[in-house]
Amino acid sequence: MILDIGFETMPREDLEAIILRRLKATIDRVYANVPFYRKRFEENHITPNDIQSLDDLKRIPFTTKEDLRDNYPFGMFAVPMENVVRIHASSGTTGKPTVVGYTARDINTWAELMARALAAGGATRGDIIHNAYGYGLFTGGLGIHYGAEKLGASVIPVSGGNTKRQVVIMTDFGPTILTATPSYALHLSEVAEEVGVSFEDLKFKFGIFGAEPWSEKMREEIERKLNLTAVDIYGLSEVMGPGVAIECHEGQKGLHIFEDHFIPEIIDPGTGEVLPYGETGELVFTTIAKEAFPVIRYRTRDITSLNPEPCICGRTHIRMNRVTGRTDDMLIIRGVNVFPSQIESVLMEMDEVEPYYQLIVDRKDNLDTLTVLLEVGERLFSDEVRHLQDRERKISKNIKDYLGVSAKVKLVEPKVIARSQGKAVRVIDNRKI
Ligand code: DLL
Repeated sequence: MILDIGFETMPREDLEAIILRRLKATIDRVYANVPFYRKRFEENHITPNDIQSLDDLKRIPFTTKEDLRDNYPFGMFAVPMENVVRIHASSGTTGKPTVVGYTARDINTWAELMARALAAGGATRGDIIHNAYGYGLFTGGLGIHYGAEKLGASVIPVSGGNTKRQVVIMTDFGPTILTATPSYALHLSEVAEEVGVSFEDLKFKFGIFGAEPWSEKMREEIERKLNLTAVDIYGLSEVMGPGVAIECHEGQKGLHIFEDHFIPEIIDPGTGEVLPYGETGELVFTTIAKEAFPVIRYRTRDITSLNPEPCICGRTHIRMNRVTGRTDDMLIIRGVNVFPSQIESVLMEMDEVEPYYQLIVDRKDNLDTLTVLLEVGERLFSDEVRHLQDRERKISKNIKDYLGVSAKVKLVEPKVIARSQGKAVRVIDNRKI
């Protein structure tokens, strides 16, 4: 369902006029209210007046996570603290969290966008939403929550964890939409199976999964095991939270970016050059309707590409393809650049593997080592050890052939790899410690 026909199906020309108007207003506000941006503009001899077309955006320098860190915690806010009604933060792997703020109007805008996103993902007023994203500083839980209420659906604020209780709630309350990280959704299905509950008997129609990278193969697995249609939702705290982009359930092919609020660009992460549609690079966002925490050309470090083709759902907003990894996830193993997602696609090509894996990187005698732990079905384990070893060698050879890196593959029994209640931990890099 399209909740906001006006914006979502608007002819590009009209949409772009609105985007430009909002962009200019945002530039004026950050220039006036955020010393960081004013300084950046001045250093580059730009004034807000220089931004007269969408193309002029390219003249403004990028904003990075380091810039946010340098202005920790509230230095990038564009309104006085008394106008900030909510604070969220995302925990990085190192150092201090990234802190973001919202005015009352921002909270309302976010709820509206999330309502539009949930509708695109298949939800309607009549639905019961089982919201297993974590509530707290993480934007997932509360972001989905307010959107669900705005849509008029019934939301169960179950949050992450206490998985057995979640299964009881899913059985008794009859939720029709599941919102969770894809890895936690799979974990829910495992626990349900353990306690003898079948998703066939539950009422779920759609699942809205995101907050971490997942693959098409994982989508198939989730749809089969949870007996629902799975769509991908994307967002990040710095830009708003969940609801920056979502797949429509009709297409399930790329995520529509809410362009009436966010301008996307794809850049070459090395040179910063803006890349044409279809090319893969780092996603950059400019927010054009936020009050407390606007960001200009923020480098997300997420790797994807943009697709301007019209979609069967009728939305005119551009689509981003699945995020395949992050520029900072890139592992350099004995000089070879590898992304966890590339290894995942090699692993998932094999039969009888479960979508649980972990990459362990270490350094022995000054040499990097990569060990891949991969869960396989019970049946393989009852097989002869020889078969298991053959399998391990074959996967190892495939990784070497496709990615040029040597890896020791270790097949492990189901449920050996720790399950997370939020974002899955795919890489353990012991070299940094
Ligand atoms: O993860 C917001 C969110 C909550 C999105 C719930 C979707 C659902 P952060 O904690 O700030 O915000 O993490 C943002 O997570 O830059 C991506 O690297 C990753 N990410 C988010 N959604 C996806 C997705 C939330 N659908 C970071 N696919 C982003 C791949 C995703 N990666």
